[in-house]
Amino acid sequence: MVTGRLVLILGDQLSASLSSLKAADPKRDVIIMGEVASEATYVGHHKKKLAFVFSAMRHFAEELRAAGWRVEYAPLDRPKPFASLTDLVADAAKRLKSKKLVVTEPGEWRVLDEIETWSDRLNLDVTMLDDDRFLCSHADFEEWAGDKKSLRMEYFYREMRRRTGLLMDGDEPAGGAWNYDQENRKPPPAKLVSAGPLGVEPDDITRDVLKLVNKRFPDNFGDLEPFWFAVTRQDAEAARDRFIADSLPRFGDYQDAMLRGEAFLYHSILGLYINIGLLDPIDVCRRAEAAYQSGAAPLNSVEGFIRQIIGWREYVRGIYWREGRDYTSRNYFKAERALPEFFWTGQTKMACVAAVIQQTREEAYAHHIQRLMVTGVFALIAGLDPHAVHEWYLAVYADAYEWVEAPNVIGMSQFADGGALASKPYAASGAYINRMSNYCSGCAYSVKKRTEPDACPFNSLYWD
Ligand code: FAD
Ligand code: DLZ
Ligand code: SF4
Repeated sequence: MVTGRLVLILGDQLSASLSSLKAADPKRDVIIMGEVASEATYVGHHKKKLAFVFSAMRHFAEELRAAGWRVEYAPLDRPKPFASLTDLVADAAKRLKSKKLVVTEPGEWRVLDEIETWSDRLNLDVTMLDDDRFLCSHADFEEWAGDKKSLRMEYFYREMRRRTGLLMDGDEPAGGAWNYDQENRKPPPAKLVSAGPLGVEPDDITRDVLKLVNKRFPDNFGDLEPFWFAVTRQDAEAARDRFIADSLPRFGDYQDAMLRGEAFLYHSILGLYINIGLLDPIDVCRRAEAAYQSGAAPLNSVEGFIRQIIGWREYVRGIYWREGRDYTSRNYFKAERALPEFFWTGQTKMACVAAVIQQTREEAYAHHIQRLMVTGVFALIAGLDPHAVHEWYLAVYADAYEWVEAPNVIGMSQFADGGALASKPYAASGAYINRMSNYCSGCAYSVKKRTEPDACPFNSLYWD
């Protein structure tokens, strides 16, 4: 029998509202999904990230089947796993005798370039649709960017507030100001008690995936277990609701704070679910806004949270596609040092770096200020090769896909793009870390010293 069209769904496209699904017909078209070697190895992904992506993909395939779709799913532990997305699609087209493929645009240049070979190589009629899970399309971003000399997130963000109507009183921002960033920089007290993210017990599907990851990727970075991420839409929604009820109220005050042994504080740990498609970014923002409107969360928290999603998240995506294929090889400062071994082992006397890397190894997670002001600042002032730094970040975080990771690393953190994204490099001495954390009190180095042998390396490198 000749089938209708093939609908390829990639590992970070796990949304029921995906444009390719909306365009397809469950009676005729066939969905193809696959765990393929090229995607699993383009960097040495953290073990928890691999398990998260594969288990969420398998659960989404089940969700689609339950909704009446025919889904052809190729797991990595089938007898002959597919080497690439191209092989997966070629096999499906041949077996199912289909000549047409629909796909929602992928999140990175590498995959886009691969898909663009299929009409010639595989003799397929390929339709690529916009990813309308993002609020700002490529065309909208280009229109906003126009011929502006410099693009700054703050103005983009105001535009997005107006466009979505989030936290708006008519034409004016709720509370009278667009941005409450100044109220989001409280240093932490000695102890902060937070509920932390919702943890979910692995089910049978996840347990199979954990076995697969253990067997196929034993030497990858990171602890696979305990594995507690949500892998279904329902559980991701429960994690969202828990964040809004328990942590959002204090998110703003302690957004920049860092405490030894506290990986999550009041952060949402929702980025991984939003990026993979289990949560809808605008829906999460509307629920946060409702918490402000009902008096359950203050404006500095809700504005700060919404700014990250409709502001930063959309803005960095716009920059990624605008800047082009060579973005990840930019190196404005011509920095060439290799990544030190302790980025993988966590074995360094710098207590702040050791804490962030240990937490990254355990959880595939660090919050924004840990990524930016600890490992990021260290890499910048130590002159590490930005491409190696980019590959590290892309590998080690469960929420990392190139469209969002690269602008944050190459642009915001390493200034390797020479200022396409940020107005200045985020360089800082140890004083910043000392103000915003309790790391320095347990460190072999002295944060007060600049030149002595036991001087904090952040100080010596910064003043150098
Ligand atoms: P929260 O602190 O609770 O923030 C809420 C949400 O806002 C996040 O879930 C995310 O969706 C969004 N957000 C916040 N900051 C940013 C930002 N700068 N860019 C885009 N979205 C943002 N984010 C990723 O999603 N993937 C990455 O690979 C990634 N790499 C980063 C690398 C560096 C060097 C830096 C400085 C930042 C990086 N970020 C990345 C941005 C940010 O650190 C993470 O989104 C955030 O830490 C995720 O944790 P959370 O869900 O608890 O976020
Ligand atoms: C991240 C990832 C991983 C680890 N594995 C797969 C996979 O086996 N199959 C797949 O379709 N997608 C995977 N992904 C997500 C893709 O890498 C992602 O779609 C691209 O990076 C584009 O954002
Ligand atoms: Fe980090 Fe320097 Fe503080 Fe040690 S003294 S924890 S190296 S900032």
